[in-house]
Amino acid sequence: MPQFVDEARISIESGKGGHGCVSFRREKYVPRGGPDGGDGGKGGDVVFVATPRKSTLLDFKHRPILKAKPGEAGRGKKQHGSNGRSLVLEVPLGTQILDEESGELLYDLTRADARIVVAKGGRGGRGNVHFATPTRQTPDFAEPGGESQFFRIRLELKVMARVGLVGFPNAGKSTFISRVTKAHPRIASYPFTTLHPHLGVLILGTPPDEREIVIADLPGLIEGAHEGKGLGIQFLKHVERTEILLHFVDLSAENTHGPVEAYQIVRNEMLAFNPNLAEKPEILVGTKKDSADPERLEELSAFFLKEGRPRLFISSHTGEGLQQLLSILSETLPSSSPEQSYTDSPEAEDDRKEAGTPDR
Ligand SMILES: Nc1nc2c(ncn2[C@@H]2O[C@H](COP(=O)(O)OP(=O)(O)OP(=O)(O)O)[C@@H](O)[C@H]2O)c(=O)[nH]1
Ligand SMILES: [Mg+2]
Repeated sequence: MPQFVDEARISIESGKGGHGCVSFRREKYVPRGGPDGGDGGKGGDVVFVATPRKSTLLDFKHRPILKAKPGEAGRGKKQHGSNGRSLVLEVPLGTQILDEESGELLYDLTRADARIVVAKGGRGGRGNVHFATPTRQTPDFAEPGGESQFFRIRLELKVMARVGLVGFPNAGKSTFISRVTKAHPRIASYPFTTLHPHLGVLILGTPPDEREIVIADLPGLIEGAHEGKGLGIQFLKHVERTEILLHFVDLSAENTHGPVEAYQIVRNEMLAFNPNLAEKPEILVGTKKDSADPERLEELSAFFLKEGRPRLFISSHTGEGLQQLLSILSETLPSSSPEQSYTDSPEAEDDRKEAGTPDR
């Protein structure tokens, strides 16, 4: 299985512009003709493109410095130097680009095929052909190429899923995903089977009103995760964008914790990561109904009643309760995703158009 990398620190540098050329026409019997020094080429940009074909930032792990090509210098006979090739870097949807030093969010690539010029190539310098005037017919200077831009940035992936699936290890999260989507996450009877988020696509509703909803299966959380226990809580950044949390608690007898205690432990760990997660709508579900311990079933029933939540018990083995869960999910999720945030500056809009035809 390919390694999942959701953070990378890199340096990027655009290409310098090529220098303008100082040159004079050489013709027979004309010792010094008019200026004919051509312009330098534009330096290449460093462009980021979001693509659904990528799911990790692995590509960047071993490539700390990435550079676009410089523009070529202009030449005599008014020849333009060629433009430096832009460096186009593909990143998964949901990648954020942050300033390494300040941590400021610069861009958030949430739309497929969004293109952002992060480091702009230097301008090509103008050749001396541009600088002749009636009083200065032999300009012996040209413009230097524009400087490159250099940035240290951090890439951070926060997956694009509308639903996030959380709970203790072994609660049956991945089994559910494998049952209701086409994803095939690893399933096993030991904790921490899932080591990083997996995305699956749920089909909610019935034709012709079906809709596809991306759900993220997350690693399990245990008490003390915020202190680094188990797999820690860093992966919870992947639920920050979700609109709703599905919280699974195991009803079978094998667990050390009862369902309500397990629920509260996981909840506390989430709040330790980001208190805003408390605001997210949440659906609590008891799992493994087929092998439920009657006391635990009773305990969770009472909790549902007390909190005024729907009584939701599922078994991914027998299929019980799955349809009911999917309909509740469907009712809770607004039918269209709110416009995804896209933190571009106005210049970036222009840049994106420009980057649509990268210089070759
Ligand atoms: N009896 C029964 N067992 C289940 C059910 N769902 C899952 N299991 C079993 O529970 C164990 C854990 O299932 P997983 O789906 O891997 O659990 P998980 O929550 O993804 O676990 P982590 O990835 O470790 O966090 C496996 O042995 C599953 O076969 C169910 O509905 N009934
Ligand atoms: Mg799992």
